[in-house]
Amino acid sequence: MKLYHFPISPNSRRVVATLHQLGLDCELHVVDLRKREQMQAEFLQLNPNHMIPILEDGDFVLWESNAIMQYLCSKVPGNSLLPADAKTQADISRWQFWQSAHFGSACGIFISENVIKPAFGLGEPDLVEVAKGEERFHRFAKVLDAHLVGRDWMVGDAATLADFSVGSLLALAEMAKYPVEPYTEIKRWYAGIEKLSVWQSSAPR
Ligand SMILES: N[C@@H](CCC(=O)N[C@@H](CS)C(=O)NCC(=O)O)C(=O)O
Repeated sequence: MKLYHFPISPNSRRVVATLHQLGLDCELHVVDLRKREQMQAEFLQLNPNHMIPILEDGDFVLWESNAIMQYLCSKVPGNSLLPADAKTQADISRWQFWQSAHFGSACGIFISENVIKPAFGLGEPDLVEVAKGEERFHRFAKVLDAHLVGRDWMVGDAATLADFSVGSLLALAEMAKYPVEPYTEIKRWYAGIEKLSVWQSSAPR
């Protein structure tokens, strides 16, 4: 298998952590977004959305990080990241969809304004966008913070794909300046993720 990724991207990191946890062999290939390599014909053919991560498994090509994570889990029966029980799987999928549709789009505004713009020399953060990000971030962070009361992990009593999908966004909290300060449960939970060796080994370097 081959994974096309960009190490600092949360969408990539959650897949790399999944590979490490499952112990699967996979060649990692960096697509340098700073050089717009995702626009090259070779990658556009793999993902016409010009986005990473992309998994190649023989002639099967899969994009969308959460779909890739679930596919990787299907290769390792009995894994703890996506347990076989249907309700547990649905609960994990629920949080992965929530990350993709809601929390990720809130965090994405801060990543665009406070990480991508300075890194690409695209000017100052747009304060209207930042205000929109704050409104969205608080709306969804409140839901996550309340869910985490009394829990170490988002679903069940071990780390699952839900923790990797949502946690990968928290990895950029400081750099992207998310307004995460009031959310003590989110901070406590993410500190637990940071202690996992597979989380540490998936960190960008
Ligand atoms: N929903 C997608 C999002 C992927 C995504 O946003 N990738 C970004 C990097 S974090 C990208 O490749 N951007 C390049 C571009 O838009 O041209 C997933 O979960 O895989």
